[in-house]
Amino acid sequence: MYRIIFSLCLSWFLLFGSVLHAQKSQDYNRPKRPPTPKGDTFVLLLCDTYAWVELNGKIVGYQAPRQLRKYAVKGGVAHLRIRNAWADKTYEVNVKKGRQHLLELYMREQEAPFAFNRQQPAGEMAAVKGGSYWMGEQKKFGTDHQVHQVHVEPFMMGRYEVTVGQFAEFVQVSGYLTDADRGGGSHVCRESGEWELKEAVNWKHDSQGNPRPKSEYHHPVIHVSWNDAVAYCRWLSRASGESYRLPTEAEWEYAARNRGKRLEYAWGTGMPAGKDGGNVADETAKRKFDDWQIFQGFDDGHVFTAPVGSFPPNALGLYDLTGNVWEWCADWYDSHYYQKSPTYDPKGATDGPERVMRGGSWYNKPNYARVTFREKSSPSNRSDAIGFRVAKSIE
Ligand SMILES: [Ca+2]
Repeated sequence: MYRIIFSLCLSWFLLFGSVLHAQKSQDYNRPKRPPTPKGDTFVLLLCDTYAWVELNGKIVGYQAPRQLRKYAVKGGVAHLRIRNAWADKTYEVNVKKGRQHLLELYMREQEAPFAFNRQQPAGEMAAVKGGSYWMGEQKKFGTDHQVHQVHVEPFMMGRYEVTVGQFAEFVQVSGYLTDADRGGGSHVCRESGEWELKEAVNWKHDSQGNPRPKSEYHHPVIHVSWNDAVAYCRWLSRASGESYRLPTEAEWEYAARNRGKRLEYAWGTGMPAGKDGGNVADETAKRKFDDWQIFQGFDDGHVFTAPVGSFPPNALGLYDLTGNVWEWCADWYDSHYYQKSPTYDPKGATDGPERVMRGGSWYNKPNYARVTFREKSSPSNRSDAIGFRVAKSIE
C-alpha cells in the first residue's frame, strides 16, 4: 500500500529555471526556488522527511524536511539514492551542463509510520552468523577478565550507530520526550575536559551542549538514556511490525570481535594504521585537552563525535564499534556475571541498578576502548558520549 501512496506522491522533473509540476499539499509550504546555479549543478528538493542522500555511491548529505539543498555534479548520468527509515529509492538523472535539475519527493510525515519500509526500517542491518566464542579477556583491568565460553544465536545488527537524524524521525512522529527533556538536561564536556550536567541539553545538541546543525544529523545521537534507546526500539518495532531491540552484551562483543576472534579493538589488535581505526581519544583530542591520556601517535581527526561510518567497517560490515560513542546494551550490569553466566545466549543479570555500555567513545583511551571492556551506567543517565545501535533476532 505504501508503495502506491509513495508512487502517487512522488514526482520528479528535469527543467531549466522553472518547476513544471504543481502538486500541492495542504500543510506544505513550497520553499522559494533557489537562484539558478553556475556550472553543472543538481538541485534536490525533498519534502516532509529526513533522508540520507547518496550521489554516485557517496553519501553527500542528510536532508532535512522542507529544506532545499543543492548538490553540485558534473554533466552526465548522476546516480542518486535517497533513503531513510521508510524508503530507499534510487534514480538515474541525466545532468546537462549548466542546467539546474529539480527533484521533488513527497513523503508526508503523517503517513510515514503507516508506510514503513519493511526492508530497511532501521537503516542498514548486517546479518551475524551464530557461534561460540570465549567472552572476556585475561587482563587485570575492569570486570571482563573471567574468560568463559558463550554461544550466541544468529542475529541482525545495525551497521551504524543510530543517528541524530533517525532519532529525530522517531521524536517527530511519536512526540517522545527523552529523559533529558523530562528534567535536568544532559552531561556535556566542558572546556576543562570535565563533565557537567547542563539543563536544556538533549538529543538535538552536540558534545559541548551546542545545538546541532542539520548538517550534523548523520552523527550518532547522544544525550540519550538506556530508557530512551529502548523506547526508540519499541517505536521502531511497532512501526515496522518487526522486533527491534538493543543487542545483548554477549552479542555486542561477539560482533565487535568479528564473531569472537581474539581482537583488542574492532579494527584489530594494537594501534590502528593511518585512518583504519575509529574515533577515540587521539592526538586531535589532545591538542584540545592536553592532559588527556590518548592513543599516542594516532590521529583520527575528531575531538568529539564523528559522522557514523567515517572509518572502515569490521569484517562483518559493522562501523564504529570501537569509539565514537558508548553503545547501550540490553543487559543489566553485574560485575560478577561472567562467573555465573549461562553458556547459551546469555542476557545479563536479572536486575540491578545499571545497564551495560560497550565500545568506548571519542573520549576514551586504550584500556576503556577495548572490545571486551564492560562499562555501565544508570538506565536514566545520559551524556555527550553515550548512544546506541539496534539489533534484531533472526526468527
Ligand atoms: Ca578522536
